[in-house]
Amino acid sequence: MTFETSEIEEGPSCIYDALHLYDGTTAENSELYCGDSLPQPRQTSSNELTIVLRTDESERRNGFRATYAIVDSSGAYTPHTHTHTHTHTHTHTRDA
Ligand SMILES: [Ca+2]
Repeated sequence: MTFETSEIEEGPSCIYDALHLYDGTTAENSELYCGDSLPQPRQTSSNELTIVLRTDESERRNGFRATYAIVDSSGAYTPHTHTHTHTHTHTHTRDA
């Protein structure tokens, strides 16, 4: 998964809004982002990546945009695009 933009309300220790990334589905090895810091590209150790966008009731920003690719057993990549904003506009595009 590659993050193209990330704009999330910033606060000390990301207490207001935060983007949590989990390799898999558990909180182990989770990473926390807020503000304009852009997560590094990553490849998960399994077929699961969990993204949690936590927001509070005030101060909205643009959210994040990321793309991901599925690597099948032959090593082929299939690209996808995912966009999520604080306004709960949810767009999921699956490229042919
Ligand atoms: Ca907020």
